[in-house]
Amino acid sequence: MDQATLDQLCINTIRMLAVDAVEKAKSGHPGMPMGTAALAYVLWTRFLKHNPAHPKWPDRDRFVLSAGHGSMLLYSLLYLTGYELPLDELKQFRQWGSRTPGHPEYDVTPGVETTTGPLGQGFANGVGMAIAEAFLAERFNRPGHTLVDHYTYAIVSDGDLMEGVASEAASLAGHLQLGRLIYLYDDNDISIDGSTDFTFTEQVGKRFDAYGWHVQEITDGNDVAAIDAALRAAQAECAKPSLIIVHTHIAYGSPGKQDTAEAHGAPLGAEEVKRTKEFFGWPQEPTFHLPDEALAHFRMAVERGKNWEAEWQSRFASYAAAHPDLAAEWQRALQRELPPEWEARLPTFKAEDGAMATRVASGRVLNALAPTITNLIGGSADLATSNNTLLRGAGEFGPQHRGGRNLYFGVREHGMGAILNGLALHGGVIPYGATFLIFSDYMRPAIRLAALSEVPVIYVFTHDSIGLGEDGPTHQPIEHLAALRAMPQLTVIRPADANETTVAWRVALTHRYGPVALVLTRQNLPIFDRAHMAAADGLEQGAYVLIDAEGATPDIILIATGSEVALAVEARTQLTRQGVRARVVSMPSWELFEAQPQAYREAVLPPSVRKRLAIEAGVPRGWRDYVGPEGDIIGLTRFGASAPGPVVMEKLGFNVPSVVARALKLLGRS
Ligand SMILES: Cc1ncc(C[n+]2csc(CCOP(=O)(O)OP(=O)(O)O)c2C)c(N)n1
Repeated sequence: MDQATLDQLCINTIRMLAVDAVEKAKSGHPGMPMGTAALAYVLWTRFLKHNPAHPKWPDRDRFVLSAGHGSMLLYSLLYLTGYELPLDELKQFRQWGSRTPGHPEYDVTPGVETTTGPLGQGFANGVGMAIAEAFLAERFNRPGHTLVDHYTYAIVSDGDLMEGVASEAASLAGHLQLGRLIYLYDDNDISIDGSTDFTFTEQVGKRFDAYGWHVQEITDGNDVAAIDAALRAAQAECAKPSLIIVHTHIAYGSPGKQDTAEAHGAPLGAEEVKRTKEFFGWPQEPTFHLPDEALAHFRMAVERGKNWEAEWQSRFASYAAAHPDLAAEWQRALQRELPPEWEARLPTFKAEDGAMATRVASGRVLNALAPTITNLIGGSADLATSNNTLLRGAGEFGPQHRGGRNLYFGVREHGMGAILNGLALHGGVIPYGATFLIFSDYMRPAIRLAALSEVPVIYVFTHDSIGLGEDGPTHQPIEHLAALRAMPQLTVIRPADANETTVAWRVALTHRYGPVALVLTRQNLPIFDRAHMAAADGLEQGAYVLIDAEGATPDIILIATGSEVALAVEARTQLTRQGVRARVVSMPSWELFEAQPQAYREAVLPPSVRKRLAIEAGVPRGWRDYVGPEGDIIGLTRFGASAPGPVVMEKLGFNVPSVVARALKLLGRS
């Protein structure tokens, strides 16, 4: 069989696996894999450096299917190139318990590098992966010893490029000159509602050119030689990310559905499958037909991958001999382990130091740890000095300085969220990103994917309440704590003082699965005198008795988070004077508390103490679970206001007399 015939057979094998799997599932998207099979084939068999037997080999190229609705394209490629994904899994496409879910999910299918489906996210994930590659290459490669040397590829669609998150990430990628980022754009002029003539007529190439990308165009998406040449040219361009615009036909080869939106999101249908198989000269039966020559050709990836990795392993061995310390650091970074001495550097704060905002304490913790935890990298969406996230002396990551650890995301929260996911998914780095808590909304889709994928990203959300003051209601979070807590697998921590902030960072850095959001104040808070109160380590349990009622069982429990804990402590002092036995529980994290044994939870919140008052400058939603039917909640059911922070707090009920009055009312003593 000559090469051109073999190429065609392989490309059609990808197409037909997708067609048959979608048909069997009675659901899915056949059009995208049919249109992009040729570009995927060229990329996966001639360029992509990967080892199907070891999908997590660290120096593999990364591949992102940003157009996640075309998941059968990726599953076909993984199966055909010999990943641990048997054909039976393709026959179980989209079924309960299969490893072939509707959209690619990280950690469900071997070889899937990131969860995609929400359009635009994968595009931005790839940018994070390319940043990680550049950073690690600078950190670890030494003359004559190259440890990190790979590309990040993606297939992106019209929908991806319409999404704002992709624009944010593309703009940053161009600025950062990420030359090892190579994206193939499946330009088929079709989206779900029909032709992109209705919605998307801009000159994408010119836009990316303006972003500083290297742009190429291929008029025929089935032209193997042209795709090959464009990928080569993209690799040769080291100073710019590459976009290869490939004109394709959705559902290529389906006589009735090609170039129509009908090929999107629904099986072709039995009759159309028949006609498509006729078009390609494919046998009607059996379904999931696999030509031996095609399978054998794809499976050469197994041997190639084995050799690539073996060669890399021997390079690593000589690297380890020449640079044992760096090799140990590398191993640790990849395992996401922390250096042995790191905890000793965590600062503690004294009450005498005076009041301190938790954002300031956070900055101190970060800077205390940064010299030791050398793979801790991150930054802010243009608020670094407000978020206190700058790592002093650690340099800025930029086109000329790949070793810089301060990432400047610009005013691009959504892009930042998705890039952080890419950094974490790449591995080897511990990424954090920061903005005001209010703008967590701007990055929520990316936070959700971090949570769903259980990737360890750390968010630093400052200016966490109406207490931020003069910036007013546009900047004052109200529903944000509740909204973040509503998300499964996200750990939210709102520390009450500087020492709780230290412990919060300790939790965040050791939390390996799923993101952690640190919620911090703009305004100063007293540092509790731990000689007379419980240790801040209690934060690890999510809630703890900060200061108990004097004498016997408490009459009432005051439960608070963050800045409101100090209020609860003061209210307790006043209540004590009035003969009320009040316990103060600091509850920085619901999620950490829920993970404790029942006995612990009941020790902190004894069921017998039914008078409980929660105090938090946010919507009360959810607090009922902790205060119970006889409890009360001091929260906010309105937006804030523009005035100095203490005034807004005072006016909206966050003051000692109000708390005391509500407590007494609850006890029937008003
Ligand atoms: C953020 C987001 N919005 C909407 C969707 C639903 N959706 C799935 S695919 C798609 C558009 C498909 O068009 P295109 O990206 O060009 O893919 P093609 O039809 O060419 O495969 C849409 C709107 C989504 N997956 N993600």
